[in-house]
Amino acid sequence: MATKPIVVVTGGAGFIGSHTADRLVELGHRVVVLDDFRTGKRANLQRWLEPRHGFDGSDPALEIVTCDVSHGIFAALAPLTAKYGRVERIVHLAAQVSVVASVANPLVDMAVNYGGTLHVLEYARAMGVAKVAFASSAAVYGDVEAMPVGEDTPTRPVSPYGIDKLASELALDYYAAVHGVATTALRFFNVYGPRQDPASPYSGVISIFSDRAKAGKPLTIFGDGGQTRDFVYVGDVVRAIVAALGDGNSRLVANVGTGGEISVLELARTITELCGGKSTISHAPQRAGEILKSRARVDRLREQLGVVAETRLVDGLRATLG
Ligand code: UD2
Repeated sequence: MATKPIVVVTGGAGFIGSHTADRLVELGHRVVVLDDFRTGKRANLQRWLEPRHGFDGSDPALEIVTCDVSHGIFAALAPLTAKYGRVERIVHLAAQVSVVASVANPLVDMAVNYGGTLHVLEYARAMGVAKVAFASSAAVYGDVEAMPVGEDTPTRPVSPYGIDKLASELALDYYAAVHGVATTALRFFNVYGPRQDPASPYSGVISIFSDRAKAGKPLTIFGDGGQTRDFVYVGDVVRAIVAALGDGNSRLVANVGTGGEISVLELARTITELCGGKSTISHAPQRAGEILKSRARVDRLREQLGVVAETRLVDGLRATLG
């Protein structure tokens, strides 16, 4: 009997990656997670590591290989392809995710993020992978005046992180055009939801505010709070990833956002209110390099991938607060 082909999720133990892996297993795929556990957590995938989640009591539906993608993925995948056959599709999410860290250490950032993408694409070319879906970022746009930001807006990244995401997109397009590897790049806006780690000062604002508001601690807004963001719930992002993993849409680049925006002040008030109003809100100086407005144009996401990010912020916040 033929075994199910493999879908690889790089960075699959992380925030977005583990939600993606969950969904792919639920859809009946054989999922292999590659993660170096620098920021990913095994606990995010715990539910699939129990024996009862095997396809037929023998093969597990999800397997994890500890692997730094920027060092190559051939060796990590070889034992699994020997067992189950080829890798059919790859979701490439593994990355150094902090913009601030990329500014502090651009060489590491470029090597990990751009290098990781090249290793994934080389594997896809050599092994005949049917589709690569890649996590790009709104950071490729840099500072843009006119909102919403469409995909045809000139890209002028203002961080090494934005540069390597853009370079990765170019590499995807090159591998598609010259080597026939089907690829789709998704430019994520501000993704939030359960499992986003609030531990670092540069963690997503919703994870920080939620963590603090639940404990009744004060929230700090950088600047006057008038800056806006397009916050998109991780469940909607996963739907975009699953759509991008399908056949077709090769060489597509698409924003992943809601098309709406909310100010950080309004966000802080909403989260405080959902947590019973105990937290106070204070202000600190605006962050250097802060973008004042961010809102995605989402026509392409809807028209090409058939996805509308429909989770209302208040519902997504409730799910995040748990
Ligand atoms: C997001 C992405 C980043 C990159 C960038 C591109 C996240 C976590 N980061 O950065 O990877 O794609 O967009 O433009 O999605 N804030 C506070 N108080 C806090 C923390 C944050 O006021 O305790 C403010 C912060 O100054 C900013 C907003 O909240 O105005 C969002 O901050 P963020 O760090 O969640 O994300 P952002 O937009 O800087």
